[in-house]
This record gives sequence, C-alpha cells and structure tokens, in this order.
Amino acid sequence: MARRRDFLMKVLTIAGMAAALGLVIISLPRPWPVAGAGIYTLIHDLDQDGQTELYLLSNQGLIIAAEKRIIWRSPPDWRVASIHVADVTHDRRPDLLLLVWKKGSFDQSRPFWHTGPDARFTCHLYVFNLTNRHQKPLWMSSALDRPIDSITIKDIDGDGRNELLITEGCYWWQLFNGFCGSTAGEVATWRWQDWGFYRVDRVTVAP
Ligand SMILES: [Ca+2]
Ligand SMILES: [Ca+2]
Repeated sequence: MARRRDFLMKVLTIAGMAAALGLVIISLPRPWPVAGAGIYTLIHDLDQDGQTELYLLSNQGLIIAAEKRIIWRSPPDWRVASIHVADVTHDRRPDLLLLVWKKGSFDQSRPFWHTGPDARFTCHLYVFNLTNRHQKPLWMSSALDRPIDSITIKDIDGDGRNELLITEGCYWWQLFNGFCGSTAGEVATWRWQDWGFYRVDRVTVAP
C-alpha cells in the first residue's frame, strides 16, 4: 500500500512539474517573432528618380521590384519582421528600415575580438538607402540588447526631425537572468546622430 502511495506521489509530482514547465513556456514573451508572417506591400519612390518601387514583404522575406524586375531581395537567413520608409537620418532622403531576426550577431563583418559561438536568434535593425535602384546598407546593428516589438516613426518634439518610438521586449534567455526586469514593453525614443541611433532619455513632446 505504501509503495502504491509513493508511486502515486511521484506521478503527481512529475505531472505538477510538467504543468509548471508548460505554464512557463506559454508565458514566454514571444521568443520567436511572428510578425511579418503575412503579406505587406509598400509603393514608394525611395531613390527619388520619379519611378516608384514595389516593396513586398511576404512570409518574412522582402522583395523590392521596379519596372517588373526584382532589384533586391533579403537574404534567405533573414526573417524580416517589419519594414518602414521615412527619413530617419535627417538628410531629407527617405530611408528604408528593416526589423530583422537572424542567427548570429554579425554578418561577414564580425570583429576579431568577438570569439566563441554566435548562433543565437537575435533582433537587428537595418537602415538602407536606394540609389540608382541599388540597395545600399547605411547602418546595420549587431544583435540588439533587447529585441524590438514595434517601431513607430514620428517627429515627437516638433523639430522637423523624425525619432523612432521603439517598444522593447526581451529575449527568452533574459527571463532567467533578471535583465528584463519591469522595463520590457516600455517605449524608448531613439534618434539618429552622426552614424547611428542613440537612445534619448528625455524628450519634450510637441504640443
Ligand atoms: Ca535619410
Ligand atoms: Ca524630432
């Protein structure tokens, strides 16, 4: 009888642990992004040559076409979660922003002082310009400290220059080291300066 009770206790303990693990997994803040899984199109004259281009985001891959010809497509290992067109570099030329998830922090330009494994699935923000129908990278982040859940581009302080309103999330591994804290989900303001974005601590919002 005692052995049967012990067996039942073990079964109930294992079932309880499995249920707890299931709840933890369900509560994870979307470690694998689902944005960009549908189809999204933009029509824009990014290189300002008087001819519009088609930007087709389909199943997390981006194709740019002009005059029925594909002029650029995103690499197959990128998951493009969202695309945005606006002047964020303050040169009065529209820029193309891609929110990308990919494995590894760097592309071919990995600095020599970064050694060891580099295969985590991480979030990146890339800025491109289109010149004479050639897509040219202007700024490509390494893995962001926190993943971006959403981007809104807006001149919030009324100075004629756009800012990025970034809703930050956290990676699944940050759940266990206290990095996420209570700030995940907050909206941060990023602004372009010289050669990249920096985070603005205080912003005076235009009335
Ligand atoms: Ca620009
Ligand atoms: Ca501004």
